[in-house]
Amino acid sequence: MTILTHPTTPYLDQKPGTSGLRKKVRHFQQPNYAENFIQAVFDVVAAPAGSTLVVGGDGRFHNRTVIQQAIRMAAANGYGRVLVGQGGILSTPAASAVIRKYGANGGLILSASHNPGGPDEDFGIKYNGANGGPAPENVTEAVFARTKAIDRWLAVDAADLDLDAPGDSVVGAMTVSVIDPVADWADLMESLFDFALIRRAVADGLTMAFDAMHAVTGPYAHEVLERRLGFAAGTVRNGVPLEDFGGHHPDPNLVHARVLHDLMMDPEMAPAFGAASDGDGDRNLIIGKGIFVTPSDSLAMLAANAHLAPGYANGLAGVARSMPTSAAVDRVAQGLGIACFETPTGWKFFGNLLDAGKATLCGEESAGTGSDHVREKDGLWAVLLWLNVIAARGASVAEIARGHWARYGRNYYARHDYEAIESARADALMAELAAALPALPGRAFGPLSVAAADSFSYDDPVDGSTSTNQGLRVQFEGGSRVVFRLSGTGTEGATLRVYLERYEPPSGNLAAETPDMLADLVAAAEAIAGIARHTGRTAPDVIT
Ligand code: VG1
Ligand code: CO
Repeated sequence: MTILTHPTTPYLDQKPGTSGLRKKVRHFQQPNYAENFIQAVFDVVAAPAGSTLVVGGDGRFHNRTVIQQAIRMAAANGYGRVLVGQGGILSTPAASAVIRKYGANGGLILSASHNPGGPDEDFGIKYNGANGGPAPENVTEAVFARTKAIDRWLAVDAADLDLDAPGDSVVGAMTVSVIDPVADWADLMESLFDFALIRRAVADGLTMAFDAMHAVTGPYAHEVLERRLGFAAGTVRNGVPLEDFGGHHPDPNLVHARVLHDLMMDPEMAPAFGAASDGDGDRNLIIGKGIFVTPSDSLAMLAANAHLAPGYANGLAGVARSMPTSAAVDRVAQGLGIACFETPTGWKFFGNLLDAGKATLCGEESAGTGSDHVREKDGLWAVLLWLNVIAARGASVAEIARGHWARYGRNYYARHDYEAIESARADALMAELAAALPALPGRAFGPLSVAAADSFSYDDPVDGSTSTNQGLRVQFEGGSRVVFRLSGTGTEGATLRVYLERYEPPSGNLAAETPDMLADLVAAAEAIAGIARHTGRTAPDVIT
């Protein structure tokens, strides 16, 4: 075996964001760019010789190229075995499941999630640790520091592997196993949910539409929904992963999953249940016949009903949500008498809570929901839990939602995104707003009066670490609020996210239209932050 040492020089822009390193494909195609980052990960992780590494991605353009290089590099860095999904495919939750099941030391997940793919679009690399979850901040910080000093990367001298042929081969002194990317994850699902019950509901006429958005969940959805649960052929739409996702954004929201949304709002054509997932399979969109369920509400409704699925029959240890996620789940936790944790945005902050057994269910307003079955959010898992609840209760999504609001009240919610703003302008907006926060309490904006305002900082109750500057929040009397954050996943300029939430108690107006209910908050957000003045934008690019 020949180990080649390739001299290199650092790139100074390899700081991982909310979920790994994301850049344009062409940026990743610069000489040594991907190699520098992967070598920095290997240097920091320093896995014991002979360790197992999991490698896979969402199938986007450039996926196979980086996988081949990662395999040669893993062999040169002392790994004993690489598990790689057939065709280079592994959804983010499946990678997490495989890392855990086979006791791997970690994994490289190649994805830019919901960002578009193709030669002119986005690519990404993320490292997950032995628990199957995204590397925590201390690791990503160390990797960033290493990328700034790196001067060589190691690889064995070996040809490309046939990623489409299942089975073992040898690269250097290392074994590479090309594995079925779906089976381990699908078996895990079958251990959590009552597949027989759902199958009976399907036989009795339960119908659904699942939009895989030409992204990674196609093969997973075909296996569990059509093969194992018996939904009709054609239930899974856009089910073949494409390198460019058919030219679309594989982002399961009301803008990019418009076709599914319109189908679900059609009283004649809509099946009982509609869902979609994103590029790498960790997000979910839930739409009942005639009713969209916000991700924050979905988390709350799943927490309230999870005990109906065998995997959660003993109840939940606790729940956790990211700070910008609505407080709907907090009310469920209160009702159940369990803890509710509030973390910064990004799944990496849930890992410690899940590992410590403090939380069973976690979720984010950005369509991420998951549990302690893996250490990532899991789009199809959420779909299956919904199906299990629907089948167990014999109720429609609309009935479940209305019953939930009647008991807990309703958190009207929306997120307004202002995309590709000049970074300097976005930074100025946030700096000015941060400076203005202390003077806000007591001030009125229309009918809203500010109760509290701060910059969110998180003290991890498990490892004691602190993460500051995780979003600016303005809380109003009565449980409404506005949160301002800059995205950490974009590849062009800055994206400002404005999160709007209004609480109506069970005695309040539970059947209104969300934009009407949030109009005062939108006006307050503009008055408080001066979005138009700073950015020149008078309306958001995307409302989810
Ligand atoms: C966004 C979401 C966040 C999510 C992250 C990764 O981050 O807001 O909730 O965890 O994407 O999701 P940001 O920093 O752009 O707001 V995924 O599906 O891209 O792995
Ligand atoms: Co994703």
